[in-house]
Amino acid sequence: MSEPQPLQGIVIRLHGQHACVAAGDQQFLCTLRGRLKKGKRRDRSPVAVGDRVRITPIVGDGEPEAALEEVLPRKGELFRSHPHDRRMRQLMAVNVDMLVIVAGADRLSEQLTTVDRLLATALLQSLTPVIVVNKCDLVDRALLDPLLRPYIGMGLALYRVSASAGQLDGINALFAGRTAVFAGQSGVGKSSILNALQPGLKLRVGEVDRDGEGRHTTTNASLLPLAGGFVVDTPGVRDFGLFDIKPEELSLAYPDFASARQHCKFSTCTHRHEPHCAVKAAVISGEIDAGRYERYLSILREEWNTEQRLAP
Ligand SMILES: Nc1nc2c(ncn2[C@@H]2O[C@H](COP(=O)(O)OP(=O)(O)OP(=O)(O)O)[C@@H](O)[C@H]2O)c(=O)[nH]1
Ligand SMILES: [Mg+2]
Ligand SMILES: [Zn+2]
Repeated sequence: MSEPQPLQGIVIRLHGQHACVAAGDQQFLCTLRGRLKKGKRRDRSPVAVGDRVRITPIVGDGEPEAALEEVLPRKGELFRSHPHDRRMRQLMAVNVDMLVIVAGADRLSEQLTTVDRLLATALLQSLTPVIVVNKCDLVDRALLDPLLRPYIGMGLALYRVSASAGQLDGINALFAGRTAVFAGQSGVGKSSILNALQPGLKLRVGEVDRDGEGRHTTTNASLLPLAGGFVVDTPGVRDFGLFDIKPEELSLAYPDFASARQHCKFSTCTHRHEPHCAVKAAVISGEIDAGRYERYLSILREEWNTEQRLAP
């Protein structure tokens, strides 16, 4: 029998130490070659959803299996600091170019810090951000719009949708020719939106608790074909930790702070306690949204424990 030929494929899901790879019209359960397992030192897993890979099929009678030989160069990564070890990176998806930040209209105000973390991440990692507010069937638009005003002011793409009412505001036009990642807290309806866009996907959707919290129904990220491109559905996240940035770099990911920031006295200003801070002045004058600034401070506190470290 001839030796199996290597194939090129794409990682659509990870299962512990194994990767599910789509190649041609087949899916292979792949074991990583020994030298790959070590990976780059800062990543716990050397392979991520969305990776283009080279595999060698293993001849057998059961489900298609293969050895994963090589990870091809990447373009575009979404990562956060690893929840169990903040010095490590956790790759959420790779070869992506758009981050779709999903929030629930019914719990929008309490989700805005997560939205701001994801927005900063998209901008720091050179991904195009899109904000999608789902469950708009539950809340009056007049109540939502004041919360959304700063994002509209930044010129971000923002959609108000309802997956359950099938009102998707034309968001499928976003996906053609791109790879987008859906991210947001558990229960906001990420999988529901994808099901509504393409019913054949049949993604599992979950209940929400009485207080509206999701139950982490999606447990593994998975890559899916959608509307002429790809999307990655991810499990709900709340603490999307920023990886490898300094406190003074956070505001570089705040387009709404940009024009004031140039007038701060110190180029390393964190816009907290420093004298002659133009960002703080712009918050007081109402030019910068006070909620965005408060959440910026809370992210600084959570990431760097700034009460202790930066206080004068
Ligand atoms: N009222 C309303 N409920 C919705 C809408 N979209 C989704 N839901 C409900 O919200 C719940 C959670 O939906 P999921 O799609 O599982 O949420 P998810 O963001 O994928 O959650 P995780 O996988 O846990 O991260 C389900 O009970 C859905 O029926 C909507 O537009 N309106
Ligand atoms: Mg889900
Ligand atoms: Zn400042």
